[in-house]
Amino acid sequence: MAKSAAGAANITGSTPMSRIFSGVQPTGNLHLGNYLGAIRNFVALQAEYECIYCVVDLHAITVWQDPAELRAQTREVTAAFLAAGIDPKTSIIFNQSQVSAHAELAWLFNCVARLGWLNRMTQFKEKSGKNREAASVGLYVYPNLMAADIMAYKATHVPVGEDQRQHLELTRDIAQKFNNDTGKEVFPIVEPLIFGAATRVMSLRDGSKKMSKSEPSDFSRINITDGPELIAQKIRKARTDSAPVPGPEALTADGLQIAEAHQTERPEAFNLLAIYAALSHQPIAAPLNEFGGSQFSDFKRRLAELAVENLGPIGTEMQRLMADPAYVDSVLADGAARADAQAAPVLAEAKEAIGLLST
Ligand code: AQP
Repeated sequence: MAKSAAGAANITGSTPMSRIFSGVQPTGNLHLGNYLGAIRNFVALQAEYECIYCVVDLHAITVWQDPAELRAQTREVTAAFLAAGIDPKTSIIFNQSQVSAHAELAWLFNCVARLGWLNRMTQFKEKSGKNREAASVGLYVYPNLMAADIMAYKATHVPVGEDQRQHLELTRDIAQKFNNDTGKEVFPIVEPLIFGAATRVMSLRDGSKKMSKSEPSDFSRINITDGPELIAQKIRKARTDSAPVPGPEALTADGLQIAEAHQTERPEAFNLLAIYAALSHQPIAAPLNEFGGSQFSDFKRRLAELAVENLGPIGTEMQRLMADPAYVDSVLADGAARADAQAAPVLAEAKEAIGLLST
C-alpha cells in the first residue's frame, strides 16, 4: 500500500481538483492482471484523490453476455472492489448502466470521433479477430463510450493497465476536438496513470499474450477467487524454460528495468518475476537479486505463497459479499445516485455547447 501510494503521488502537476475515474468490465474471471494493473492502484489512490470507480456493464455487452451471468459478474466485480479495500463512502462505486449520462455522452462523442481514429484501435482488431464483419458496432465504438465514462465526470486521471493507453489517447483527442469545435473548454485533457511493477501481466501459458479474462485456458491466469491449492498449482504449471532464474545481469544499466533482449528471450520467466516484484511491493531488481541462479521450482513456491498471501483474504471477503447481494446492490444504488448528480450537469454543459435545446 505504501509503495502504491508513492506511485499515486506521481500524478504530475496534480491539484486538489484531480479526479480519478476508472472501470472494470463485468466479464467474469477477474484475474491477477486486473488486480495489479488496476484494482490495487484504485485502492491506493483513494487516500489522496476523489475517486469514481465503475463496473462498466455497457462495455461488457459489446460482446454477448448471458443475462444471469452478467448480473452475477456485475456483483462480483463490485465485491472485488469492496474486498480489495475501496471504501464506498469516500469513493463512488456504481455500475455504468444506472447512470444514463454515459450512453448519452457517448452518442455525442460518436459524432466527434473520426472513423480513422477508431480504425487504428488495436483492441478492436484483437477482439474482432478475423471475423470483423460479425463484430458488434458497440465493440467498434467502445473507445467513444470509454471517453464518455471519463469525461462525464471531467476526470483528470485514469488508473489503468498498459493495454488501455491507446484508448486514453483517443479520449484526449475527443476532448480536444470537442473543445475546439465548440470553442468552449468543456472537457479536461486526461492523463493515464500507469504505475506499479506489473502494468502488463502476461498469460502464464504464453508470455507473448496478456493475462486475460476471455482466454479459454483457466491455467493462463490466476483468478482473484482461486483458492490456495489452485493458485499454487497454476504457478507450478506456469510455463518457464530450463535455464535457472535470471539474475541482475538482465537489468538495464540503471537497474530499473529488464533489458529488452533478455525480456524478448525469456518473456515467461520475467513475467513471473514482475508478478513477484508487484506482489511484494518491490522494484523488479529485488527478485532478480534474491532468486537469480536458483531453480524455478524454489522461486515458484515462494511466488505461490506470496500470491496466496495477497489474494487469499480478498477472495474470502468477495465470497462473503457475494452471499449478500442485497448489500452489494445497495452500494451500487447509492453510488449511482451520487454519480448521476455529478454527471448530469456535465452532460447538460456538453449539450448546451453543441447547441442542443433543453427545456
Ligand atoms: N493483463 C493485464 N495486466 C495489467 N492490467 C490489466 N488489465 C486487464 N488485463 C491486464 C487492466 O484491468 C482493468 C480492467 O480491465 P477490463 O475489465 O476493462 O478488461 P480488459 O482490459 O479487456 O481485461 P481482460 O482481462 O483482457 O478482459 P478480456 O479478456 O475480456 O479482454 C483495465 O485497467 C486494464 O488495463
